[in-house]
Amino acid sequence: MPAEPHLQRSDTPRPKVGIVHLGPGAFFRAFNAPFTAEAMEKSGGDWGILTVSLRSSDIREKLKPQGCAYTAVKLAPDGAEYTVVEVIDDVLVAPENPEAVLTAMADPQVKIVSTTITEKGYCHNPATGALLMDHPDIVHDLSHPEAPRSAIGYIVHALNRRRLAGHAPFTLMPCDNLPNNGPLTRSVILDFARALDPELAEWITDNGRFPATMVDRITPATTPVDIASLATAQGYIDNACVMHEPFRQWVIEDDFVNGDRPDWGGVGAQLVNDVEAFELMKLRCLNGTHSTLAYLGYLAGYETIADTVADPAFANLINALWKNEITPTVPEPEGEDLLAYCAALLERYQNPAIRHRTWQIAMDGSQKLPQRLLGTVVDNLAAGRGIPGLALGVAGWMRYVGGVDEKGAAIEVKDPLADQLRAAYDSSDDPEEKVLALLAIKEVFAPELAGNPVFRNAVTDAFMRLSHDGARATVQGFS
Ligand code: CS2
Repeated sequence: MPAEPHLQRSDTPRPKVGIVHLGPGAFFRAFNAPFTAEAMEKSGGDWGILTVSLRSSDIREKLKPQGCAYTAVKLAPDGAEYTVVEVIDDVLVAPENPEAVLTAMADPQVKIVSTTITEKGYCHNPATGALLMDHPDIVHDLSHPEAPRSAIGYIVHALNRRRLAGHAPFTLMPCDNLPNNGPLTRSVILDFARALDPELAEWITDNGRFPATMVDRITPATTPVDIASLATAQGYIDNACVMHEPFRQWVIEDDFVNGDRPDWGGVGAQLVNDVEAFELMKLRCLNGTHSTLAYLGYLAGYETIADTVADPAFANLINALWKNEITPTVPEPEGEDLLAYCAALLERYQNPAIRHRTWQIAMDGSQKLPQRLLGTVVDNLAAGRGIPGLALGVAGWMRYVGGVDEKGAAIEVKDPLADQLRAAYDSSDDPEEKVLALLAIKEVFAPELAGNPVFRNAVTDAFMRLSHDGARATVQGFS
């Protein structure tokens, strides 16, 4: 049986590069890139994307042989749709050639630098938002302007090159699941710039633009089965393909240097003055229940989110969370109906075509919990409302980072703080002491929250039930 040929890029003329995107992962290829390709299709413009991997050459090896074209596969319960995306002009691997990355970002033709570098990529303290000045990459980048390691280092050193050359700055558009991601990114950029050169920090303050965004499309990691299914369906091999749900939502603060941006609004993005209410809705209603399902579902033995919510007890848990603990803390954004939004979320989770692993979502919990669960806890405590479901989600994370599942098998915990979390968990055999040791980790829990007796007791109670009865029974007993 002859093997299928590899996907090849068409001979359609390439637009000039107008965007440098840091983080060429699956979400970027399922979300940012298709939106930009469609915007150019509709309204033209030079918005070709040069994407940069800050770590590995993996994506470059998959994209370059096919001219940086790839397939975005929309997986609905009733079938799949295939779109070949040809907006990526090239892929750079930063550690191999940092100068090429800095040169590209400093080119005045580039109007926007956008990021999908995951929460940990901002080198910030998740509980406070401040730049970690002692982060090894930040320490390195302050004294190596020619070869940064962090996104923050590349961004500030490239901005400095533009300043010294008399060019306007690029707009920096973060596209990660962080609260107030525009102001947060501006804050860590200025923290770094001030440590480098106060005049540079002043220039960025006066001229920089950091539009906040809310981004949403469920995009599981691509598997070899996905690649084989695509080859069968379309007759070609595409190792850079991405699988995603039908739903997408992009809310963007319309604040760009000289107003320069693609016509994303013309292809369904929402350009608004204030993104915050949309961010809060998405981070708390979607990502908060996603993480709760990830930890409790994994511990209960469910591989995917769809498997987890197929268990009525877990569907009941998140419905109770939305109704009693999450939506009361979320102001309804303009044009949105929170109850309908949450009902649609459950349908999205139930999509059997999307095999989104609980293990994948469970990654980097130390960087996710503050904006997904803990902010909601703080608002409920302040309002005098109970937090049984949120406490169960936090307790599920605590059991998970202990690194041993309910059958005694090891859990591959992926987290920048994995060693610190495990050490805290193992510091005592007493469950209450385990909870206190984890609550003492200041990168995750602000001291005033960790010291709150209502929160501490609720998490301890949930942790004890999980430890004694297991996740499935504990969730079944939730009411
Ligand atoms: C998920 C998100 O992996 C995770 O942490 O919760 O990637 C989620 O799929 C997206 O935010 C959905 O828009």
